[in-house]
Amino acid sequence: MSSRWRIRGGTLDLAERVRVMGVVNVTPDSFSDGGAFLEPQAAIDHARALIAEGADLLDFGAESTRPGAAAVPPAIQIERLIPVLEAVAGDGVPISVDTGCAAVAARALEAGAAIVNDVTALRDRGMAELVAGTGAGVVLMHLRGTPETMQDDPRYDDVTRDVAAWLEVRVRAARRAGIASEQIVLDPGVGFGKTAAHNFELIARLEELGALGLPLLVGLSRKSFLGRAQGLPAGERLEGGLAATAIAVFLGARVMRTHDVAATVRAVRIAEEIATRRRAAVERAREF
Ligand code: HH2
Repeated sequence: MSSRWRIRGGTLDLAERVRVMGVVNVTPDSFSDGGAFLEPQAAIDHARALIAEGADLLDFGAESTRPGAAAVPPAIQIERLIPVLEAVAGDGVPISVDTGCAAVAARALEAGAAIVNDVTALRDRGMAELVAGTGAGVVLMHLRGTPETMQDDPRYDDVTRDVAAWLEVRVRAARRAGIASEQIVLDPGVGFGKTAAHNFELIARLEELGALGLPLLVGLSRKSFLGRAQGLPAGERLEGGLAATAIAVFLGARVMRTHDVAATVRAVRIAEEIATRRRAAVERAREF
């Protein structure tokens, strides 16, 4: 498996340790923290607090992708993002921009971003060319439909196999557009066009997505499937999220996207210790 993630201006060795990506939503309406970091200074302060908590990467978004969310015009996304990215670009952690819009990604890369986190997996025609031309890292995420429609009765024959097959097609399209495999990280898209049962199933079978041969990023922090059974609001889903995080890391996730960086770093380090020993034990057993 390719474990070096080539991003703009460098590489991240994902074999060395699991990376924690902190989320900064510069939005009025994100599902768990909408409005908290819309002011540039609040977003900058939050970004720096996440770095102090141990974030290896930061992911900035200016458009909510929660179920039912409407698209935000590129000019508004740019206006929200650029002052924040410019301020944080020199702070020593790679910056990712969470957008499906090539015009927004282009401005963010100019302002210092190194990664495009595209929840539409290169749906915007200009995006593949931009990533190929700039050498940015890219996250290709599985999304069924659009955020506006994705939760309208999602169905799959077999969610894990369907997501794997879909991601494989998107990787082929990326490669055809001139994006190197080393630039790509894949994401099953927990919560994007999936029922709670689909989300649990995808995490339980994450190893099958590892067979695609590219590193995996998982974003599950505070999502509704973590609270549904117990009726917990977004602010009370941390423990469930950490349990799912530990299992995702055990089953091969190399980047965890989260709002709760300090707690996630702690959980990831323990899950990683156990996963490393598990892999070594499996290797030893194979040698006999
Ligand atoms: N989840 C969200 C947004 N972007 N990107 C990737 N690659 N994977 C994810 O799972 C993912 C993502 C949703 O979380 P958040 O950004 O907090 O919410 P909102 O979209 O409402 O801003």
